[in-house]
Amino acid sequence: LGQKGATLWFTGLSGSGKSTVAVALEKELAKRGRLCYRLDGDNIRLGINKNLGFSAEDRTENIRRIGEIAKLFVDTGVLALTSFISPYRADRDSARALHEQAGMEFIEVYVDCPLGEAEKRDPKGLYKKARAGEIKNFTGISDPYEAPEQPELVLKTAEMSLDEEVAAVIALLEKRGIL
Ligand code: GGZ
Repeated sequence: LGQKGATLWFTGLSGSGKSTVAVALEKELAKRGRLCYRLDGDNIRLGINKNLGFSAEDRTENIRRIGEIAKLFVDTGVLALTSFISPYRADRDSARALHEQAGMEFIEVYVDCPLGEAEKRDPKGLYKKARAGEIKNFTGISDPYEAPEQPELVLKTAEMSLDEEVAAVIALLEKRGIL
């Protein structure tokens, strides 16, 4: 009760490590007694957003709804951790504006991983399919990714350990008085 909510908005390519960091961070925050809710493809794209695909319009609507949902969590003092590619700067900026206009914290974390590295990881084989033309409009291959210009934090996941990444986020939350 009485805890300050915030949205931690992870953005980056498919396979960059957004969900991995969010899961590890959630564990660390739980240890510190903070209530978190992770929003990701599994609970959003398979549910409330199951009518949306990957056209520019649908990605924009996906991100718009996620921003609104995250804001509802923040309103209750929860830390909302969102893990979506969110490739368009304007869409991320809209989610930020939604929060900031309501006096809520919005922390954009750029999960920065070179395309070559994400493609090498290819945990779901999607890059391979995208290269073969079996998936159209795949971010980084045949669809744009607009990197953040002024994110609150950059995590270079090809160079940092998971522990270092979590520690960097925790340090920022402490600095901002959220923890
Ligand atoms: C990008 C796609 C695509 C296309 C399916 N482009 O590695 P994943 O599988 O689990 O993460 C990707 C996820 C991206 O959904 P988001 O909701 O994060 O995207 S956005 O923020 O742009 O709306 C990938 C899978 O869905 N996927 N097709 N064409 N990623």
